[in-house]
Amino acid sequence: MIAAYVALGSNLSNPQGQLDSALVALQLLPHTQLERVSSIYRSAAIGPGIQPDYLNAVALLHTQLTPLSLLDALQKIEADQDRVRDVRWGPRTLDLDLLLYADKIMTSPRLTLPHPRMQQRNFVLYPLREISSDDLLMPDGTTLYALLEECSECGLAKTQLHLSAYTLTH
Ligand code: ROI
Repeated sequence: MIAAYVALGSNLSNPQGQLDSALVALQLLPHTQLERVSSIYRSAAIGPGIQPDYLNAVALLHTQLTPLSLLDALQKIEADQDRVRDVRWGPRTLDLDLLLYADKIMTSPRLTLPHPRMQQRNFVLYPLREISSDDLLMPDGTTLYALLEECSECGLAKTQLHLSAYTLTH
């Protein structure tokens, strides 16, 4: 089984409900187990114009899917939840980003691993720490701890919100 970390984000159409539905869908993926889910964080939007705050979380999957099959599955979940890809970095109902797939490094037109912008995003790194550890190693040998040192928590707040889909089964 391969450990794969996925970031979840939403700032439209009932974000908490969007994350909940995404977790249900992640639990139904073939050849895959949903191992852990972080708390939900509220974060100021990165992107153009004035946008609502995001709700963000990170999940750990154990999977036998290949990186591209997993990407296909994540994009299908986004599409099922009415994700429309229009404005770059615009608001969205659901974003599922594959962050890490074991220690794989790859660059292809559809998928870059590790996720190329995860190092600058506090709404990814802080939830990731919650479900892994400071010692988590990036494929290039950098520790998560070192990335966190460089990444301010500014604009990020852990919420008390619960994802019912996940707590029901854990
Ligand atoms: N901003 C925040 N705070 N959280 C996100 O998940 C997020 N996702 C995005 C962009 C538009 C870059 N901004 C974001 O894709």
